[in-house]
Amino acid sequence: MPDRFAEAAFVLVDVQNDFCPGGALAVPGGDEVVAIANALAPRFPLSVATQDWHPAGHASFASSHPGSAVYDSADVGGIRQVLWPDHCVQGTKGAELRADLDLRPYRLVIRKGANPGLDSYSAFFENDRITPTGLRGYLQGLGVKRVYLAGLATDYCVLFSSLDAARLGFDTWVVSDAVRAVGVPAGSEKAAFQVMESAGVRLVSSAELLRS
Ligand code: VGL
Ligand code: ZN
Repeated sequence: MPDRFAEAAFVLVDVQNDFCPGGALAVPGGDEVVAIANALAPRFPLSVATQDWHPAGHASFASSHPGSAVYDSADVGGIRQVLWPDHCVQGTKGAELRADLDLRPYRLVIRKGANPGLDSYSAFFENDRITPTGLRGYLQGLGVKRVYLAGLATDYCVLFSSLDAARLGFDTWVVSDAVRAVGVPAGSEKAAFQVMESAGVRLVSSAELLRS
């Protein structure tokens, strides 16, 4: 097996208080990815993290759509999507990366979702799939050819990040035990793994990665 870490980057998605148990949009077991990320990130020549970073009143919040409930779907910037509880509001405790996440290996933190009228699931593009976050240029500028994704949530931000990474031509892997799903709507986790697979995204366990 050639060196998995050569020309590779570790991309950790949205490991923030609001996506962990007790948070505003808690992902079951979300906190369990922290220890795995802490073990993996220092093994890579480059690690980056993303941070969901919404202004108050963001268009993805159910509270911004009178008459709508959390987990309803609605039109946000012309895109059909799920409406969320208020989460990851800029400057709040909920928006902070988890305190037990060892940030030392990370050279870049990309904040996304700051446009009040447009959501941004992917680490690479906002939900219009056109507006870039800058991560592509950063990674390609540093010669990255392969990305390993982990974090939250499998069925939203990890999914969209992995699809974009593959579409952009990165050799794209998801660390199977270092992701957790929102699970809304029912079946979304399984569906996410199927969509990843059909897009050429591959899975690897952290144990296998750490062995290489
Ligand atoms: C996410 C829903 C809303 C995620 C972010 O990080 O997967 N999900 N905002
Ligand atoms: Zn969000």
